[in-house]
Amino acid sequence: MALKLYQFENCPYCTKVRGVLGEKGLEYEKIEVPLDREERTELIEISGQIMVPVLVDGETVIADSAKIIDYLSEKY
Ligand SMILES: N[C@@H](CCC(=O)N[C@@H](CS)C(=O)NCC(=O)O)C(=O)O
Repeated sequence: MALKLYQFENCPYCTKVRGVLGEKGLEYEKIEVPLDREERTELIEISGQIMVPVLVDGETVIADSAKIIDYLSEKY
């Protein structure tokens, strides 16, 4: 699966991104990020920051829901 979404299930920004992924019928893997910031090693390694949502599409890594939605709108 190419698309991965690092997220919190209850984050409104993540919900917004999941909505767009759903509308577009895109398959993606959801990765629930630990609530403990010190445990977010994978997220930090990938994106260089601690916030969600983060979308990974192959080599492309995007943080921030608005940027992710712009990206999805342009690419898919
Ligand atoms: N401007 C960002 C805001 C994202 C945001 O505030 N995410 C929160 C969760 S809803 C977060 O990651 N907070 C860091 C934390 O809880 O440690 C976006 O639109 O994606």
